[in-house]
Amino acid sequence: MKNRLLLFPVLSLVILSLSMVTAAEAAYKKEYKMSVVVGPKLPWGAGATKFTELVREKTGGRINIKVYTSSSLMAGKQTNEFLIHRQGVADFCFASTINWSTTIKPLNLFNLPFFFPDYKALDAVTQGETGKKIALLLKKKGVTLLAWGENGFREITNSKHAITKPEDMKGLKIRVVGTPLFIDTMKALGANPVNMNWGDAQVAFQQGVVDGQENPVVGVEIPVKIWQFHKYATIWHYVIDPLMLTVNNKVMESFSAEDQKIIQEAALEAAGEQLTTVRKGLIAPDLSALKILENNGMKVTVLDQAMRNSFKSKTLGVYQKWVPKIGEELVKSAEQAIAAT
Ligand code: X2X
Repeated sequence: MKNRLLLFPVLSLVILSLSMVTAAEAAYKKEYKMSVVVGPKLPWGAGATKFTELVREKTGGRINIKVYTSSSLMAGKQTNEFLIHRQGVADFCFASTINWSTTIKPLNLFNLPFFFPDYKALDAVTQGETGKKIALLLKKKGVTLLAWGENGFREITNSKHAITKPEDMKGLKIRVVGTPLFIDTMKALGANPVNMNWGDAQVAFQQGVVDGQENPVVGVEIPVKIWQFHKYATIWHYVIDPLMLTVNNKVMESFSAEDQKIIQEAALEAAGEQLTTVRKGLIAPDLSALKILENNGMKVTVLDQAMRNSFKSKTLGVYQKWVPKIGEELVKSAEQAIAAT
């Protein structure tokens, strides 16, 4: 009798918790979409895959994310990525600040020419107060920044001649992403910039439609075997290209607290690993990545700080034009963080 009396509350509890599970799971999508601009074989694309694997494994398959590479969620137009992310077409992104900077002006901070001298400066900005300000700004626009990864310092390659001084840039037809600041910088240096999506750019290199391009060595230039098209590389660290691993706010809020924690941890692990990968071979004394370029027949020129300064002074007007658009306060906060390194 005693047992039977107990049975009813126990049974109703079981039924109640079962229906709660069903409700929670029903709120989860069968498949979440993650956008990446490049292909799966680049460290950037591989980092996205790693994140989805970690999430799938740690949630026991509750959260299943599919990576859509090569800008496929925005029909190749990489500068539309933030818009489709905010709309919820892409639930997650592993994104370059460059591609979002046309829609979110403060992200042009990372595009300022010759602004970040080294990795220490970048880390001080992303991991410090400035990084927090950027995360807050993104949150207000509808997306949550989970972790910073990296494409790398962007270095120029071309098929015409070695670049050691600003005059060497004169008249070179350089492919850049469709963002106004890059056009301004290339013009200030005397080059002839051409906007092109990444998918089209690779065809353009093959056909020799452009003389050169700028991208990170380990992140992009080695994986795409840039030596097939260009003989000259200049390591000038003119722009840094951090990556942001993000989730749409509403999607994040739809997850249980436990799953939110799993997502946050998986993002830090996958992006952290990806960042380590793309720095390998680029920091003295290990310059093995530059050796790979040389071993494939490229002439590699590494600029010292004095040489960099001559390029920097040529682009001073770009800095002056863009600081107000980025926000004086954000730029100052980054400058203070860099000065303290
Ligand atoms: O288009 C590029 O150059 C790339 C792949 O590096 C970016 O998406 C910024």
